[in-house]
Amino acid sequence: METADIGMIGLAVMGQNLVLNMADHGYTVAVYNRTTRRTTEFVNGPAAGAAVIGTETIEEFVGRLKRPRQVVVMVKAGRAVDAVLAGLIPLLDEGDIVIDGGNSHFEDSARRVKELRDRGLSFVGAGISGGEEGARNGPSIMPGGDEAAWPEVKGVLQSNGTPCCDWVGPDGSGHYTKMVHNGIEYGDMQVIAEAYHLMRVVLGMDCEQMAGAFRTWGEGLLDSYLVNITADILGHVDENGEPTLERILDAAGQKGTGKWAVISSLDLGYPLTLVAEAVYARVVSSLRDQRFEAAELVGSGVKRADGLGAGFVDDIHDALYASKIVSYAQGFMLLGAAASEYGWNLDYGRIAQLWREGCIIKAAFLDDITAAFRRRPDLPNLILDRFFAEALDKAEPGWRRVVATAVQVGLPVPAYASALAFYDSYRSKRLPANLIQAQRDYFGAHTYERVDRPRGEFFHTDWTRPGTD
Ligand code: 2AM
Repeated sequence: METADIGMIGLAVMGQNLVLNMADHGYTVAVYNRTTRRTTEFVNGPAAGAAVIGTETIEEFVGRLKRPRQVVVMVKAGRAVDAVLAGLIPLLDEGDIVIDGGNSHFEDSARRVKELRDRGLSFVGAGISGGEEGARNGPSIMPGGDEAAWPEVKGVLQSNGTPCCDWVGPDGSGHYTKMVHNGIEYGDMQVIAEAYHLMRVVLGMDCEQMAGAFRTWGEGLLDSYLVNITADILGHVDENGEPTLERILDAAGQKGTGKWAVISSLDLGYPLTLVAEAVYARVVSSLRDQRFEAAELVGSGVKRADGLGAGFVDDIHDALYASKIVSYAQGFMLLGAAASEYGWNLDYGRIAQLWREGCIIKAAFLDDITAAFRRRPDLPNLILDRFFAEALDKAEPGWRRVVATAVQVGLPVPAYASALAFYDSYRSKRLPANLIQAQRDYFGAHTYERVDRPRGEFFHTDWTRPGTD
């Protein structure tokens, strides 16, 4: 009866596509889903003729797996994963491996690694990106957790033939990396949305013209999945020949991994400002009724700017590119902060390669990031790499013109503006934080360090009495 190489629990879209992908690569896959109807429909539908074995109970499922068993769990993150594990773990034997391919929080994955290890089992928390298409044809997979399991699961996880799956590190580091990936994805989408908004409103371009601009950009420095699908979206027309995009309500949704990345950045004390702006931009967009009320009350002030020539499209390109560099610089800074906080030894160049293909943020640009970390593996920030420093320097004039113009005409560019603020802060030898320290010392006697004394010496002033220290 033990006939399947691997098992899949959870047959929503991602689970189904991963099963078909594994079956394509010569693996026999046993499948189980809480609701049996979904299993039956899958086995008789998309999986008909493939090496896929449907099972109706978790016992039957486990009984079908070759030992040591490998079980992939693709269910809703959170309590569903714990519910599945509670039913599964008692049926497993020492040496069996559970891979959670869902969007679990990294702290949950770290906990599960320990829980399974205590029972002689291995747990791998594997972030998987690429959506439906990626899952079917080769996703980006970021596995972390119990490293002893890696040689066992490497074959099937890397079987899509691309190098976009490699071991990330211990604990929840795989899911942490996926979370940062998702945050960066929010940022990439926002910087593209701002370009679209500027072209449409400030330059008055139509969808066809914008599609052309994005198409051209997709052949250059900005060559990426998201820029290319944006060109497709802008070029799409409905049955009346009207642009489909113009009919879509401008209120964005989210599922929460972008938010998790920002929360972690606050916990670790590292700036993830562009991603934070991207998350908040979605939130503000969703307050549509309030936006309408405010527009009625105080007016909606966006003006079309005259006198901006074709050069402004190039400026927008530069603003997008520079902001994207800042966003990735911040994302990798956060990975570095997490690595020191949790004791992970991460290979940042390799992480950039995991995102090179298969996933939503795939882009040619990631090779430049890998090259930067190959030049200096402990690079604290991409901005300190000569290639990116020069790229930012080159993009800076256009980037500033875009932010300044947007501010003048009243068009929000939160991602471009916050990226620029970060860039300007990060390379400042002097920031106004001396005043912050003085205020803290004034009202709370929090003390301060001095520019003319060694670090680590703390001073307090009685601010109400001049001439005292
Ligand atoms: P379902 O088809 O029975 O709803 C995405 O929601 C996937 O997660 C589906 O396969 C769904 O199973 C599964 N899922 C959600 N909550 C679950 C739970 N508590 N236990 C098991 N599977 C669950």
